[in-house]
Amino acid sequence: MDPYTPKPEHKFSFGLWTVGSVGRDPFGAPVRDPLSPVELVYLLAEVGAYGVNFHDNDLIPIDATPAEAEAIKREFRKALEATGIQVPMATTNLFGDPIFKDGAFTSNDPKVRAYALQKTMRAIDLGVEFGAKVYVFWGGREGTETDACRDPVTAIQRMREAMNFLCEYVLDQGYDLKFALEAKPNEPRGDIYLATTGHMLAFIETLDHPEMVGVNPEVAHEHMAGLNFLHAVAQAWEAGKLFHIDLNDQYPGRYDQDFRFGSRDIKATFFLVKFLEDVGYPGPRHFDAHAYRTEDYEGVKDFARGCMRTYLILKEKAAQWNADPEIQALLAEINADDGSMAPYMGSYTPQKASALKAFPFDRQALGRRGWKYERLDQLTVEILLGVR
Ligand code: GCO
Ligand code: MN
Ligand code: MN
Repeated sequence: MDPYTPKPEHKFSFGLWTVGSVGRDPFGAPVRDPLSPVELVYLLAEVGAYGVNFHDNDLIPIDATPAEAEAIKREFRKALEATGIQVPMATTNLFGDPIFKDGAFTSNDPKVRAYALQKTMRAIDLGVEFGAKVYVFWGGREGTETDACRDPVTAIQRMREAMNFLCEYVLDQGYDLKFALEAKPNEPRGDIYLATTGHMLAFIETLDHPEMVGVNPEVAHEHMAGLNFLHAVAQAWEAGKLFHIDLNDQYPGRYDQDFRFGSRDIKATFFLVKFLEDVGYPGPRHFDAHAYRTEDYEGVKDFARGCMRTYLILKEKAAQWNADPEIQALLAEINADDGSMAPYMGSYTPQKASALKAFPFDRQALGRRGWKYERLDQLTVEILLGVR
């Protein structure tokens, strides 16, 4: 059996909007005929995914009648049961309809803000109905082209009010559901509020129920800002806030590319997979990416299979890296600790402080040390290139 075959325990998920993307872009019309949610569930089952996620309107069109909605849900549930595909996460489309052109939770019109809450409560009910345990908030329209329109402090306060309201709603319903906030610096707005995962982590601590709210970092969104994605993920993990993750790839300084996982920066992707595996991240590995616009649906399957296969190959490379004797010897040397500094560091005491202030360091000798990171990185590259 191919060792890179995806299995349910790998928890690979895709949004209906990812494999269902028809390849529309700001300059070009759709290049693929739309598939129904049921067809997309079967496509995901065929390529070996474990889960499917959706925005409310990926499943149920915004103008569907209650009877139409019920029929769609029945068919979708049948497809899930027939394939064993799970729904680990759900979300709301708060960006597509013209009503949201000035934002949803941050709009200057209270009626728009109230509608956004109504739409989200209904979408939460829908997600929970299909078993979602994580609810993602991506505020694609929560931003500006000109700061003349609103005081950014007002925007943050409105976001907080919405999140607090929706947390109370979830508690009131008795739902087993956590929120994951997804940052993006720009696109489709000129600038989006709470632009990075770091902004989100700080914002969460100001909420009434911070324990219910974590983050959904996305590779592309931190790379668009020129940031190190692994560092954002690590900070979220260390804070107990990595509730979900959006995997894809992206060149910095470009439009939001949402490329196949690992298709651009293999080394960054490797260290990301290694991190998720080393710490035992238990959540879904969600690919929020799109096939190239050049592809038909066979190409979409190639894309989806490629995301999962690259993850599993890099997972194997991470195990190889961890077991490599030369790498381990280098790490041991780099991290050597003779214990001589322990009396001066750690939890503060006045005694440690005065002893440390008096300690005679050989600064020149310490500064002459070579850290061997060139060798360590080359070994990493050789593992990735398959010659080690
Ligand atoms: C994007 C975003 C979206 C969100 C999705 C779920 O850049 O378009 O990443 O794909 O992740 O809307 O909230
Ligand atoms: Mn994205
Ligand atoms: Mn995303």
